[in-house]
Amino acid sequence: MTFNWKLSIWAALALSALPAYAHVTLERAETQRGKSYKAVLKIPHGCDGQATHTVRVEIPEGFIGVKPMPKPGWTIKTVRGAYAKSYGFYHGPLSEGVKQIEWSGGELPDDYYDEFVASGFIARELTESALYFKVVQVCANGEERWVDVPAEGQDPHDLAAPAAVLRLAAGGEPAHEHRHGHKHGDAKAAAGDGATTIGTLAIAGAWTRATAEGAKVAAGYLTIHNTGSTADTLVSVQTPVAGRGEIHDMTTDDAGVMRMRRLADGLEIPAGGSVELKPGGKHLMFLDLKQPLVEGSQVSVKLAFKSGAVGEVVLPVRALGASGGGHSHH
Ligand SMILES: [Cu+2]
Repeated sequence: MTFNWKLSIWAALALSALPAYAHVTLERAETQRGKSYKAVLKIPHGCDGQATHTVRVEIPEGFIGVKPMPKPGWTIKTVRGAYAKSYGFYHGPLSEGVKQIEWSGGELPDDYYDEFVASGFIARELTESALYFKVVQVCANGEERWVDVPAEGQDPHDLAAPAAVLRLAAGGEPAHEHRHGHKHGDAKAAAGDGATTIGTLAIAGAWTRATAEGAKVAAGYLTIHNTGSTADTLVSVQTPVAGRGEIHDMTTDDAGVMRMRRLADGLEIPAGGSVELKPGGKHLMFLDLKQPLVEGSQVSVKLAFKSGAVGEVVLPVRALGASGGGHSHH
C-alpha cells in the first residue's frame, strides 16, 4: 500500500506544473548546517525500461561522518578519502571519511521506486547554500547520470539530469521558502502563491492544504479580483489530482452550525471587485482525491469563467493543519 501511495506521488508530480519529473531527489530537500542529516535518495525508475542494479552516490564536500544504511539484497562498497579541510565534529575535528557509496548487486525494476539511505552531519563551517548529491544509476545496458549542478544564477529546472539538491540554512534558521506563512486572505501577490491572470481576472494568494493518507476531499483558497468593467462568474474547477472540482460556500446558520453548500450557479466576481476564497468561507472543493496532497508540492487547478476565460492556477500545498478551519464536516 505504502508503495503504491509513493508511486502515486510521483504521478502527482508528473501532473503538476513541474517541467521535469522523476529525477533522483532527496526526501528531505532542506536542512541546517551543524546538524545531523539522513539523506534518503529516492530513485524513481530504471534506465529506459531496464532494471537498476547499481546505485553510486558521490558524497558532497561538507557532508561528513557519513554512514550508508545497509539494504537487503544489495552489497555496499564505500570509498574513503580526505576532506578538503578539517571540520568540527562531535568529538573533535574530522578530516576524512566516506566520499562515495555504492550499492550493487540488487535489482530495482523500472516500474518500481526505491530509497537509498546514508546518514551523516552537515558541517557547520559550510558557507554554501546548497549541497549536490551526484548519483549514477547503472542498468544492464547503460546508465543514468544525475550529475548536473546549476551554474551560478542558472535555474536548476533547466538541467537535463540534475544532481539531487539539499538546500542549507545556518543552524537554528531552517530554510523554508515553501512555507512562508503569509496570512490567508492576503490579496497581495507574493511569488509562489499562484499569482496569475486569467482574462481580466487577477488571481493571488492561492494555496491548499496537505491531506492525510486516505483523505478524499481537499479545499483550495485564493482571491480573485476582476479588473474588467463587467461581472464574470467562476463556473468550473478542475484538477488532475481529484475526480471532480466544485465551488462551495460555508455559512453559519442561526443555531451556530456551519453548513456548506455547492454554488451550482458558480461564483460571481463583480466588475472591479474581489472575492476571497478562504477557510470558513467560500472555497474550491476537490472531491474524489486520487492521492494525498503533500506539503511542499503543488497542485495545478484549471479555472473557467462564464466569459470564456480559462486558465491555470498553481496552488502550493501547505502543512496539514495550516491556518483556518478544516473540512471535518464532510
Ligand atoms: Cu467544501
